[in-house]
Amino acid sequence: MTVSGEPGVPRELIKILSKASSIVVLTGSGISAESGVPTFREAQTGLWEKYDPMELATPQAFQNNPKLVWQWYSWRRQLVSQATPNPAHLALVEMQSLFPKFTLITQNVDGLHQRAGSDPVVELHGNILRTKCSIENTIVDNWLGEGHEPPLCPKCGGLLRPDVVWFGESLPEAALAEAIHSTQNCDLFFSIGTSAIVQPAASLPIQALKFGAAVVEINIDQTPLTTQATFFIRGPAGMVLPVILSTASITKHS
Ligand code: BJW
Repeated sequence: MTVSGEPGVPRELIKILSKASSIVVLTGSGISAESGVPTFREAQTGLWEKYDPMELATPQAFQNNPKLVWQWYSWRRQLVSQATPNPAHLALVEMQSLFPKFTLITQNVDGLHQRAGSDPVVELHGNILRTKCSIENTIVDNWLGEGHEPPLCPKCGGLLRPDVVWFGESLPEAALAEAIHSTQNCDLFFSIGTSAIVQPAASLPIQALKFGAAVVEINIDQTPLTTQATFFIRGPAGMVLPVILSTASITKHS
């Protein structure tokens, strides 16, 4: 079922919300768009316009040109540090308290869910604000400045890199296991602001359907998930989620 225009919550979804006890939410970069953080595939403006993000977010790109990749992330870290959580992030913080079990899984690396107050957050693709040694894979906190070159690991002298998951790399094992377990055991699954093409995250809503959950997709555009989702609500997450939150609050308190 597709709902678009002024956000309204379909009657069938209200019924499911009133009975649901276990909710899973998967977010993508679209949820941070209204905070002024460009989505992954739109991240390229100004100096970065000529680069393809799919090619920069790879271990090969870092190996071939560590300076370029480091500078790209420095630029994005700066964008993220200037951003603040928007009504969509804040609605999810409130929703967490309405359901006995609520798991927030994000593909985002911007830390905005945590800054909004969500806790815990299952981070599938790491966090741009953490830095790790590219050789030892250990988190390094005490690196200096946002220079043009990747800093060196104080222990082994290896290049430092952002603690994010690039194409071809494995996702953090515990985070992925938690995501799969909660997905297979939920009543209602939300896929919000993601193009639903990057694996393995893109297969989570499909798993949820297979295990009997209803899937709600919230996006300004259709994605490969749209035709399979139980409900597709077309609209910006910052408008749609507060409406879902107030509906859920009413059904839970009546
Ligand atoms: C709004 C909105 C508003 C806008 N409101 N909505 C099976 C088949 C084929 C390939 C593979 C496969 N399994 C694995 C692969 C390879 C690969 C992959 O999936 N490739 C695809 C391109 C097909 N996956 C991997 O390599 C993963 N590793 C892995 O599986 O390891 C084992 C393995 C390796 C190799 C082979 C087989 C197995 C790792 C994936 C890591 C992804 N990392 C990135 C970069 C993180 C760091 C960084 O940010 O720089 O994560 S890529 C990028 O994509 C980033 C995002 O988290 C992720 C998802 O993007 P997202 O968030 O959906 O953003 P967009 O821009 O695509 O979409 C935004 C959406 O928002 C749009 O739909 C808008 O309409 C919407 N929107 N404003 C609501 N206001």
